[in-house]
Amino acid sequence: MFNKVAFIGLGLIGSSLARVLRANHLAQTIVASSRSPRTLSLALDIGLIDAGYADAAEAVLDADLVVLAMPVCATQSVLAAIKDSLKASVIITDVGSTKGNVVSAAETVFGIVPTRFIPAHPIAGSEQSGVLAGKVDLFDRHKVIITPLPHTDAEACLLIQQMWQVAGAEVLTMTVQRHDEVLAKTSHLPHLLAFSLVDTLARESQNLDIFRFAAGGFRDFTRIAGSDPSMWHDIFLANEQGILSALDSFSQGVERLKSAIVAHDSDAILGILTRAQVARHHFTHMLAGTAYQKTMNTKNLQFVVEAGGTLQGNLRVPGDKSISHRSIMLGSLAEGVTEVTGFLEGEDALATLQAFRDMGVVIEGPKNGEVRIHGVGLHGLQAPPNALYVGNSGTSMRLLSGILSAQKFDTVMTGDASLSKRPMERIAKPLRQMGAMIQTTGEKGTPPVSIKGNQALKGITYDMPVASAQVKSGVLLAGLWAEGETVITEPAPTRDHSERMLRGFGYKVKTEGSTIRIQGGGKLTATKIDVPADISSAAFFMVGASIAPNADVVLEHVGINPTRIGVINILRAMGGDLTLLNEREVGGEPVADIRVRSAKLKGIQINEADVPLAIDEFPSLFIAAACAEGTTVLTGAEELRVKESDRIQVMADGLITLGIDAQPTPDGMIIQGGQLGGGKVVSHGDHRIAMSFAIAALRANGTIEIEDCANVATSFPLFVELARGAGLKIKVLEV
Ligand code: SPQ
Repeated sequence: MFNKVAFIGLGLIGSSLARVLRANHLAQTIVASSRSPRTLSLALDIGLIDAGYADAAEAVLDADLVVLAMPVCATQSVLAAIKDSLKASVIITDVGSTKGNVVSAAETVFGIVPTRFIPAHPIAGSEQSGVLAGKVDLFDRHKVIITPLPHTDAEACLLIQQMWQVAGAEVLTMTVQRHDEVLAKTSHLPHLLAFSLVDTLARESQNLDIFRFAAGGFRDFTRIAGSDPSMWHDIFLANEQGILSALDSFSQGVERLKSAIVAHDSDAILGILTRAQVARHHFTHMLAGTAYQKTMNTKNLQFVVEAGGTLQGNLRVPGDKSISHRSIMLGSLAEGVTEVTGFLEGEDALATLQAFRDMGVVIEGPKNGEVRIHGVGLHGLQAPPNALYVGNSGTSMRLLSGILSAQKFDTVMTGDASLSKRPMERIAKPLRQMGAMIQTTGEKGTPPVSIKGNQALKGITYDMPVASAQVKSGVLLAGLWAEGETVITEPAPTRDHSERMLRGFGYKVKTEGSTIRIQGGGKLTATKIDVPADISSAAFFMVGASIAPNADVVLEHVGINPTRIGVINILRAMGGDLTLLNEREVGGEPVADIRVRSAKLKGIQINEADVPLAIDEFPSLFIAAACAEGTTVLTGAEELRVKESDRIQVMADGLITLGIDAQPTPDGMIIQGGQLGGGKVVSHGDHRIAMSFAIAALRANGTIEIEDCANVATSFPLFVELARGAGLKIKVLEV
């Protein structure tokens, strides 16, 4: 790449980059200049450089790359010293943590910044310093920010990018100003606080005790105060503006917390702490553009499931996703504190939870399924600081559309790649009729969804063209703020959790046949919610136990709301052996333990009336059909094509790969029961497809590998552990 590279300064960063050049043979000759003769002699001893110079001007003679790796405040004097010794075609780059002052130093020395001057900043380092602390892998999987100017030479810029890529870094470009703003907040301010806290405590007369009893928190928080003082002295001065403005907003934050403590304002204190805790736990996830989940699994996952095995035992699957979403929404809009147990800690419900935190609601937890929501009332939501990101969750986006249409502030909602393809006009249209200003994107009316605040809504009478609980719920929720009555008629019964829960919060909702009525202008009163286990998650085990030999499972505390029991009806019609035990009602929702044993299934024509009642269970029911004797025919289920994936096509493709005769039709599928083989199938990031093919292995005669399974965490975070415990031979690979 280069004939001769000259380093000015050979500390941690400079010497690490020199090691990269050496190890990858990127330079024929590497030289350095340093104010420290010892640094040069150590570098020569370990073979890192071919020659060392006290005088920087001597070092840069004939160099085709000069790397400025000394403290940033020395940039101007170094450039002035080497200016006349540089060859015309030289590329100059630097590694400083501030960019504005480096660029203005170059401008002062050269008149205009040379076109082959490439300001760069590797975001790597440690509190160690010096030539011996350098490591060849210091930049591996770290970010390097390059801040080219409008007139920067593209070829030189590319070469510097390539050099950093060889070092294993991810290279990003930014403007000089943006770099300094961002780094002030993410790096310079934390260092300043760490130095300042340690110094403040060290000055106190009791400091010996303070340091003797310094526990983990103090140590963690102040680790970076062990960094090189002269380097940080320079950075603080070099990025004065950025740091002062970051410090101002930090001081305001500290002041808010201080006032809350002085006023014993528990809600305000908890609000700050819970928001910070979540942001801290989830920032890696937020960066990866996925929703919020404890394990922060941003890697792609593959399930490898060995053929055979059975399912046995008592199992409790996680909380109902639909009810979990609604508990956060209504709890936030209620007056008082709502306590939720059995909450689903999956990414979808957590995305809803985060959206309300972003709108100023204090939410404690979730911790072991327990959540406490400090409701703000129907008029207490605040404008979120950014677009609301709801990940993979259609329910969040469609129900929130109704709520946000009635707020005083503007909002934008975005989602992941799968959600960004799903239709949003179905909810936008009726909301517009109510007076909402809501906009979807592109010809197909997909996310992002933008909503203008301050619109007066009025009740409408709406005949839903599709049977959708999400559309019904979105319109009903908007109806809370609408003038007059909102009347919705559904073409077929869909899940009625919103209606039941609204009543649980003391709000009057009338249901007469297929028509639901709600009057605007009331209020919600906080309550307790016990979320039953999700029948949609239990369905995998219902099908698994039906198709596996010698299976016998009891699925505990499962919600058996009549609008959700299509899977039970269909499996029973196929000959499934399912018994409902201990039927009871919990918080307005019917619940039972469900015993499922192996059965000889037969193919059927699925009753269309069961379709909306089993809409999310068809991926697993298709597996049941593949294991049944004879033909199963599904019609009237075109909605499956607009879920997290096209569930008709994706399931048909997978079944065909596994040797089953599956024929997709526009609104369903025709499946001939047969012998499932092994093979590799793709879930297209759809949680329900991934779990369905996993349980298929119970009756397959070869291993099934399933690609793209990370999204199982959206609805069923511990699926693998629970299924393995029950007898499924499942392994997870990170790919
Ligand atoms: O939230 P999301 O992504 O739309 O989730 C799904 C699922 O499979 O988990 C659908 F893909 O469930 C929907 C369900 O299909 C959840 C839901 C609800 O909570 O109101 C209603 C159904 O959707 P729809 O479009 O029929 O209203």
